[in-house]
Amino acid sequence: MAEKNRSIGIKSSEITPKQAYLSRRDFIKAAGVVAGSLTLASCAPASLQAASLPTPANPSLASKTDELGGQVNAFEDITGYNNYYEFTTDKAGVAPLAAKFKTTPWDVEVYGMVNKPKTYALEDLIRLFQPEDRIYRLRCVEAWSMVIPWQGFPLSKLLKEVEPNSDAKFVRFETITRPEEMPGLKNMLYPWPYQEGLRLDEAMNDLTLLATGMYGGELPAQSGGGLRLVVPWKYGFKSIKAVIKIELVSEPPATMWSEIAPNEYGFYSNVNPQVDHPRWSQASERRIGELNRRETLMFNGYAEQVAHLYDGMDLKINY
Ligand SMILES: Nc1nc2c(c(=O)[nH]1)N[C@H]1C(S)=C(S)[C@@H](COP(=O)(O)O)O[C@H]1N2
Ligand SMILES: [Mo]
Repeated sequence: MAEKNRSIGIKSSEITPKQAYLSRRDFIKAAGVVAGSLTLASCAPASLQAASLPTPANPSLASKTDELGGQVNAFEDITGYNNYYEFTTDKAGVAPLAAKFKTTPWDVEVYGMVNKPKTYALEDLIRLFQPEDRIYRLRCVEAWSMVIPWQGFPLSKLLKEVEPNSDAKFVRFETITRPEEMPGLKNMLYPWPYQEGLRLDEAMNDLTLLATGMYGGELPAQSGGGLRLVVPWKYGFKSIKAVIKIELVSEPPATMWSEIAPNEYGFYSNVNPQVDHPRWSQASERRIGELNRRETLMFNGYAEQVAHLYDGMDLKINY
């Protein structure tokens, strides 16, 4: 499909910064420049560069790959190119706006159809569940992807703690709203708060992670700190950031994107190269930092772990 057709539906205000951003990254890669800072050397004093370039807690993770051989993305890509509409719809604009967002202390309330509802402090979750390293692909519905080294624990561990009762069939997640710190909340086009949902068996799958850290350090605000859901076989918007509420419910919960455009964003939103978005193809994707497009894989390459969850379902209907 022609480039212009793939871009249909993305607001022009989003296209310009994205393309500018990508072309800069491509230039760095294509020129074979090892350190990105070299290209900045002529335009800023060293002290300013050091302050403005984010650094990962564990830079050696940059040399790792996911289980399919995909290179972990640069920390500056992961923390500089974000979808986080509570701040702004400008992907490069999220990081500066999120810089002052406080991610500690952080509490999450787990409640609803459970025997033991409880509000947990993030540090208690970390102590209880001992986050592990997980390198996951993130495939955005806009057809770009990244490889991200998370630290986190399976959501199933937390759900087992609160003991869902027999009426619990779905899980609803809700993002914090802090209007004074999140200027995007003024945009009334979106039905805040950001909400997402999973079926209980999807939530219990071992791949489903609650991320508490990234690149060996704390979870940056723009990446969804204090606590962020990561569901790697679904489009990126299911991986809800800054989670403060987790509710066990009996019916499929409303989700922000399916409220806005139910014909475009279904409850499942599994990555599926055979089911196109009504306005663009989902057959291929642009890996941030790479020049050539990649074929998109069924369930984002996690079919072995999750395809059984959808046995007998028509994924064209349950998109
Ligand atoms: N609360 C909240 N969560 C969110 C979003 C958002 O706007 N608000 N954007 C989603 C989308 S569309 C994507 S692709 C991923 C992007 O995650 P990243 O910025 O860490 O790459 O976050 C998802 N989670
Ligand atoms: Mo996305």
